[in-house]
Amino acid sequence: MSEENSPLTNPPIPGAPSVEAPSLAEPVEPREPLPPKPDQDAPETVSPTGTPTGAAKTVNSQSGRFLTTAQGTRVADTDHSLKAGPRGPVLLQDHHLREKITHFDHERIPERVVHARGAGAHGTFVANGAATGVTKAGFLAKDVETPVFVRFSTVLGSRGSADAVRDTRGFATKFYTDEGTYDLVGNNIPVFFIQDSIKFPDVVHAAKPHPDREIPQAQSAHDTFWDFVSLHSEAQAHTMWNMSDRGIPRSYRTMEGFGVHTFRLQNAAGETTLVKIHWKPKQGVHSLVWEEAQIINGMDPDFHRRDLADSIEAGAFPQWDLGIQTFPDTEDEMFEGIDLLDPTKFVPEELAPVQIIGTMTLNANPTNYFAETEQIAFHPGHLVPGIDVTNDPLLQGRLFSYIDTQISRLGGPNFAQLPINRPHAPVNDMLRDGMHQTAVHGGVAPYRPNSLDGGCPFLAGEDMSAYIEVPQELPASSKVRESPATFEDHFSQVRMFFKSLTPLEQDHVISSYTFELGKVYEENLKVRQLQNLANIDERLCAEVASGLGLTAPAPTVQVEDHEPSPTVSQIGGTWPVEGRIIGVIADANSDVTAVAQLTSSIHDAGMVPLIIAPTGGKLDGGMVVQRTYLTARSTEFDALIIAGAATPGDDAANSRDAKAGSPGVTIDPRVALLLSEAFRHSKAIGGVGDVTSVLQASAISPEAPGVVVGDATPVLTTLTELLSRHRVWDRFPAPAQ
Ligand code: HDE
Repeated sequence: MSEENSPLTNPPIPGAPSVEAPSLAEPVEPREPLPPKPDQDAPETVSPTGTPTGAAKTVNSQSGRFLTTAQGTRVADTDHSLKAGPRGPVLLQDHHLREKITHFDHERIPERVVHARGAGAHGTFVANGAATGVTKAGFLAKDVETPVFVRFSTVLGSRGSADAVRDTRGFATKFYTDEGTYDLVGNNIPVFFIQDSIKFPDVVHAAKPHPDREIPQAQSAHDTFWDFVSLHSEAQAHTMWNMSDRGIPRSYRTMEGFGVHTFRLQNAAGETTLVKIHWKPKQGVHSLVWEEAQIINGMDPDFHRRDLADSIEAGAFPQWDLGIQTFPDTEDEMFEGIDLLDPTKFVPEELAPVQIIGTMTLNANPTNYFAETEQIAFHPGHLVPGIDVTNDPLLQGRLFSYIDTQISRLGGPNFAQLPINRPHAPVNDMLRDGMHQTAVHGGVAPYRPNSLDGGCPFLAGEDMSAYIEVPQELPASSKVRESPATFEDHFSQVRMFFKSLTPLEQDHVISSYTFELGKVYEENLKVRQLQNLANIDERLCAEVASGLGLTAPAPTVQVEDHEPSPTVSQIGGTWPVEGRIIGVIADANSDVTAVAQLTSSIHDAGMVPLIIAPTGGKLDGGMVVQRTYLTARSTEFDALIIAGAATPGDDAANSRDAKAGSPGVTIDPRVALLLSEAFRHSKAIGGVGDVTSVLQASAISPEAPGVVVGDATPVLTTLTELLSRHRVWDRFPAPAQ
């Protein structure tokens, strides 16, 4: 085949200017493969005495220049199978073909039964020492730096589902400490659906797609979910958080994280403190709006995954402060009337402030999704000295579940040897053999006591960082299958949560319930859930009932009123704008000097400008177009600036459709859509120069809140100020109540 006709070579475009293009041909000079990252090394192979065995570390990345079989034999042809003649049958003896296809056939492992879809990143955690009074955990001592890997996830969807669904998000962190690995396996919502782990299969079966058609994917808006929820008043708390803006985070970077359960810390003097653990994002706590989320799931199902990876790659490293709420370790394990063992309750920050004990920075993307993000195995029982569990019955069940699920998901009991799971502390565990054993253990006596391996390994004492469970008195009791009476109030905190939100956030909650229940087919489920809502808040119930066209029932229980907790609201504060994305709409008629000034000022403010133009290529003045009218959608941008006349493009399709907006004004309909969506989603909109016709054609009043027109510098200043509040919430204020 001549080079001209080769499928690897693009045919020349008639009339196109000749440019120096990078070669599209396949390189012919072999190069060394990229070296593995340090964290991709296999575990050390150590003898039971802790001495390296001298066995080579398994090479689990690529080495050498040439393609080989799995046995290291160089391969000359990987494009043609061995056949009896060019038109003959394929020969069974072709080992390379069979090995290649067999390996491929087994490339997938079972996805996680929950939290299947996730995205991860490496980072570091630096403690500020504030926790040393309450815990002896070495990694929480002042200035200690610990490597971490975080995996964020949705709960319900399959591995290939969309990111911006309404769901809880997992927030799991592995701290590779010198005293062993500590996993903080939390969520972005501080309460859980159920109070006892024995109900976990029930809630998950109900929330997952229906077993007959396996729909809907990654959604709670369906009958089985609402069947379960409406039958479980204990599930109302978590469900309300899901129906709030917390269920649709703007980004993994703008989520809080919660340990959910109460944990028990122990300090060097042996004193114990009960704690709840929090991650506070330095980027602020922000959410999407529902229509935006739904559009994103079609336009960019990888929205959150992309956002995390892009920001890390751009050097805008996301950061979270780690904080604890502390409670005296009293016999009743209660605080201000809240049972600390009840995972459906949270403790308002107004009652117990969050004290910051360190900061995490995510600064490196995974090198290989499967090896790291998919194979990481968390376990709430991976604890270090100074941190212990409590008798929360949900946590107790989790302590069993995670190792069990890893055995089937990761194909055996040796998953701790996978590079991403490998502790950074020395391992000398007497665990032997099993599927996928990659360590070459020396010695003859993996048992204790022994005399043949010199008595090794030895047991450590408390003074040598041994993990010793906090001894706890157990109340005299008989074996029962029941919950304490203090677990019985299922409504008062849910009401308090609802009442603590701003009117606008309450509006979002009302719309979410109305949307979700509106997708339910069985009317009796809606009626039953309305009864739960009536017990939470009468207005909430009345508005949802009216949206569903049903009658609001009267409350059936007397619910106590608590002081509101304004800290649960996400609206009101101002936040850093770093990493926010501003779309700059420009075209051939734009004032390129103003566009250049704008983009450089946006960069200087730590934000990301993306130029949107009718076609790809460059604007006059050499500025690169990053998005075209075809590839841009409002959901990608936190704000938009119109810096061009935005006239229709030249192609026939554009001209045919270019009739948006008011009579007499034509702009490209995709620009009108871009602007009107951004406007509807309460995003700030700027205009540089005369943009009256563009705004008019997009049905946007220049007087509307959050629309700012003028010279580049003042427009950007106002836009930045608006962005620090996340959205222009006063554009569509909630109706007065
Ligand atoms: Fe999990 N959970 N869970 N969970 N969970 C899993 O473990 C389970 C619960 C959480 O990114 C599974 O490795 C039970 C609460 C996160 O890999 C499984 C119960 C919280 C992740 C499991 C709970 C969580 C999981 C599935 C009720 C917040 C993803 C795959 C008793 C505090 C971790 C896996 C990752 C994953 C069991 C409830 C957080 C099946 C039985 C409460 C973030 O073992």
